[in-house]
Amino acid sequence: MIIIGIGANLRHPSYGPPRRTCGAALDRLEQHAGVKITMCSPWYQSSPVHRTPDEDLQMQPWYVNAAAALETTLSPETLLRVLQKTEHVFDRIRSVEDAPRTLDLDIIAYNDRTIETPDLVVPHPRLESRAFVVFPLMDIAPNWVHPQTGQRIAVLRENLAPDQSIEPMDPVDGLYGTEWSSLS
Ligand code: PH2
Ligand code: MG
Ligand code: MG
Repeated sequence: MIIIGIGANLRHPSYGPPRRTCGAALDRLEQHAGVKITMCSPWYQSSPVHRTPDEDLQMQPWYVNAAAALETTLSPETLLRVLQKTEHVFDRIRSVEDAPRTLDLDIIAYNDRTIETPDLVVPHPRLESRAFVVFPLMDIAPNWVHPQTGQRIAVLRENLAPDQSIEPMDPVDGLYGTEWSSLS
């Protein structure tokens, strides 16, 4: 399976709240001739996780997160470029690592491929420590197995550190369970 992670924790000036922006971004991605979104998980709200103990980073808003399964004719490298272009279109500003953002699209897994280039590491190197990836991945692919470690997603979920706050959001009836509708 090809899985992407979707996240946002800043309001977009035109698309509005993070989940609505994420819905609009998935809508745009689906318009790409080489991409078909086959599944999207329920949405979660989660406390920001960051790699450096910086007080400013701790003050950022909670994230909304989901995972989606794709079928694509694009190579991992081309898919990465399409995701980065989409982030750019939705005004993602790259500053410091783990800075708040209007949109984040990450390749979590690309079938059983292992990729380690300066631009792209797949499976996502931090996936197993992050509740905001493991929870939605378990929703859409309960039998998923990590291609490098052989661990099942249910085991990854059991092994998560208990210090991450994550809550399911109430679903809404726009595209992909978001506030975004192509008519809006
Ligand atoms: N993304 C990050 C850093 N921290 N925390 C949560 N809860 N959700 C995210 O999507 C997230 C994060 C960098 O991509
Ligand atoms: Mg990310
Ligand atoms: Mg990213």
